[in-house]
Amino acid sequence: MLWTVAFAVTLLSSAAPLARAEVQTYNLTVKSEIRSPDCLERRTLTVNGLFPGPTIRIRSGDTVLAHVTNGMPSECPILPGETFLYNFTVPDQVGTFWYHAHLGMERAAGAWGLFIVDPPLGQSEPFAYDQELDITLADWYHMDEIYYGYYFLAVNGANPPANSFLLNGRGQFNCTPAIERTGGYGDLDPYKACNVSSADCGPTVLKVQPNTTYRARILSGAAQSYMLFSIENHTLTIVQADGGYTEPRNVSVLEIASGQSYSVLFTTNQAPNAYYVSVRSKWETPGYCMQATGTGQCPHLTGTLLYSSSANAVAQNAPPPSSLQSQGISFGDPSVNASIAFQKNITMNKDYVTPLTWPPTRNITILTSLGADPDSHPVFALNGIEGREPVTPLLIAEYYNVSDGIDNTAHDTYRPGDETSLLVETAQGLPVYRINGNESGMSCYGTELASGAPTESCSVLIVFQNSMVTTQQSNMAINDTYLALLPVAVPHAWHLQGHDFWVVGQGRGVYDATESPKTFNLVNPIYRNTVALYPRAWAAIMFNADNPGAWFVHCHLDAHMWADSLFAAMRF
Ligand SMILES: [Cu+2]
Repeated sequence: MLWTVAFAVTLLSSAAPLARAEVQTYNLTVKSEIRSPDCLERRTLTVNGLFPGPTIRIRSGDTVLAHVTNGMPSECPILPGETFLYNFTVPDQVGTFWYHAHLGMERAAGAWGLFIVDPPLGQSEPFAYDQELDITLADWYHMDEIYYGYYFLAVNGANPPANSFLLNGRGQFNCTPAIERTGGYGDLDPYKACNVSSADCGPTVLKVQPNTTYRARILSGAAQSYMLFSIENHTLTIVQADGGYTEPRNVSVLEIASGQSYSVLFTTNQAPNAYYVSVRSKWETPGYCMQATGTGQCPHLTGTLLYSSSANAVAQNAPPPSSLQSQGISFGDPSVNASIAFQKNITMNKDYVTPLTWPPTRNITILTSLGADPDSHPVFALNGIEGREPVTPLLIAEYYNVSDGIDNTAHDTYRPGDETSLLVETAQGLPVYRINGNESGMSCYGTELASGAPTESCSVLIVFQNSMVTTQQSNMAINDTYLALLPVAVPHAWHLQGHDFWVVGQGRGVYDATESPKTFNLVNPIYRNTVALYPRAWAAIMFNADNPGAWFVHCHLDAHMWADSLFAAMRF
């Protein structure tokens, strides 16, 4: 089950190509190879021999023919040695996205790459720059991703700590034999060769020209970590979030959740020298990091931004400046509120604002919680329904009306303002929301079922409420007192397939269906595809249900997705 490949692209797609669009053909072969991305050998999933995989770059309107070949000893969906053709058109999106394996924990081992969509010929972007730098961030685990999953199940829903961080697939773990022994996982750590001379690993150096404005496209493929990125003495100006152009925002440290991307501008206007590039996780527990690094230090990548005219170079393993040290694991108000403020400061560029429909026609509140499967292993649950991957793909189960399809029995939910009857589940227990169901009274599309074409789209509000409540506790009243009793919750990164969405609000504590919407930004909210959800906090998104199909809404953290933190929004 785990050795399988199913690719997803974080894009909207349509069957209708635009005029003057081109067809772009890519051949991608996924293999399992021994590499040393941080100097310690381990099995790595490469695409065309590369980790991360080759960048796919098209123009908006193009059609992509991606022939993906499974070069691993694998099972379905793509059989070993077989090729699957992904054929889709990108109708109107522009931005920095990614393609990635979507099965099991595969993404933690590789099998992903950048997917860049440029504007159509003749269209420009709302900012200027001289050069482009493409940057991917990742956390890296010496534990094989299969064992990573077992670890997650065995340690009550806890992720194993990251061993190191990678920039463009490259990092530097201090894998001297002594460190290797204390930092390893014993039998769970199958490859231990310390290969410091490998060309795969070593200091990360970004070479730049002086007095030049760079557009850095920064994407996080992290399996778990909520990343912070900064360049010493250089202000980063955010101009794009996923596919949404933003009002320019200056930051010294970029916060980026798994699956998100940003374009930032920076100008090399400092003295010609070498400057720290810092990649770290915002929240780490030093004691927890001991297991991963063999020292009290949490993993931290310190790369170098090197001016071409500089004679200096910063040694990558030099201790980072104190301003770049880990903040420890503080999910207290100052730390979380700072992140919420960071997100709320990102608004849509005024020339690209698209109007949303308020009030929404559908209201959904999702309480993310932790439950247990029949073997008492921890799994994520949504509104008390513990997730299970469907045995039969949902659309096939629907079409043939097979027994493991969707049970239309409505469930109670636990929050005021919900439309209880939207929530149903599959026979195996996958929570499913029918946004435009075909049961009576549930269609948003009016005559859609008769004509086959939507005549009206639904405006949907989803509020994610973060808590680690267990299913057994979930019939308790949800209030601040209750949240304060919970074990430490973790950040999430929620993604909706097939749609971009407006991030209309985020807040600390418990969402209030009456008061919280008064804080919403309904004027110029950012329009993107992944939203960070912080501990003991909520996030509200809105989208137009105008792309009929079965779409996963899932957390982008690998272990959370693998442990079934997902549901599907169905509409036909
Ligand atoms: Cu999550």
